[in-house]
Amino acid sequence: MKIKQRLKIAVQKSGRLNQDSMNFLASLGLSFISSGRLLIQQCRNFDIDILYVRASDIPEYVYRGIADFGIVGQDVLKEKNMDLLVVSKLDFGKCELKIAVPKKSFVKKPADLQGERIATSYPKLLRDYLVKEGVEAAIIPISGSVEVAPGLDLADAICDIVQSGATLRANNLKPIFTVFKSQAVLVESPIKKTAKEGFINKFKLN
Ligand code: PRT
Repeated sequence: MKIKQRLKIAVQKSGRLNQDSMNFLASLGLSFISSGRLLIQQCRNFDIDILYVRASDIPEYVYRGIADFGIVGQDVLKEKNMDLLVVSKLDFGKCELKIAVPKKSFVKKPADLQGERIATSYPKLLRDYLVKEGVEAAIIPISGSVEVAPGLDLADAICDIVQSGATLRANNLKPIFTVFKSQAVLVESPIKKTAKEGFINKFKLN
């Protein structure tokens, strides 16, 4: 007896990409029994399982073939240096990784960052940007609430995700340079499985 391969798709368990990711899957016609607690959920009408994991872990699940596909921000892929095949751009989760400084800062051009301290959760993308600009600055890696760093004198500038700009304004910061533009993408595992081609073709994903 031939055992059917079930495809697995990794999506963010909770956070900014969760709802849009679920809406995208629903738009393909996939139907799931809703439950906030299950970490693996079976699709009702296809041989597909959803894995609910942290967005930052999705590239690893997909790279290792634990998930066949994943929905993740391009910022996370680039920061993790994971060159996974992008099946399609999904047109949500749009944001920009920007360098921002206090409103009264003297910094006007990238060269003005020479010798400054920049706090970020994206040390790789920031390093790449500084190298490209020929600037030597101290990168201060922190994992969240980056916008408070200048006010606490932990840093002179920050490099963080900006969407509406409200968080920067609330912390008396202004965006000055764009490091990276991002949106959510559907990525594919490099591990071969015949059912994956069927999925891409059936739902016309590329
Ligand atoms: O815990 P887990 O690993 O699952 O995820 P997380 O909580 O670290 O990430 P989450 O849910 O915040 O973001 C997931 C993805 O959403 C990111 O990788 C981006 O691709 C995308 N995205 C889109 C954003 C934003 N918009 C966004 N505004 N990610 C973060 N923000 C934060 C930003 O860090 C800043 O603190 O929102 C704040 C700025 O928002 P504005 O609107 O005030 O500018």
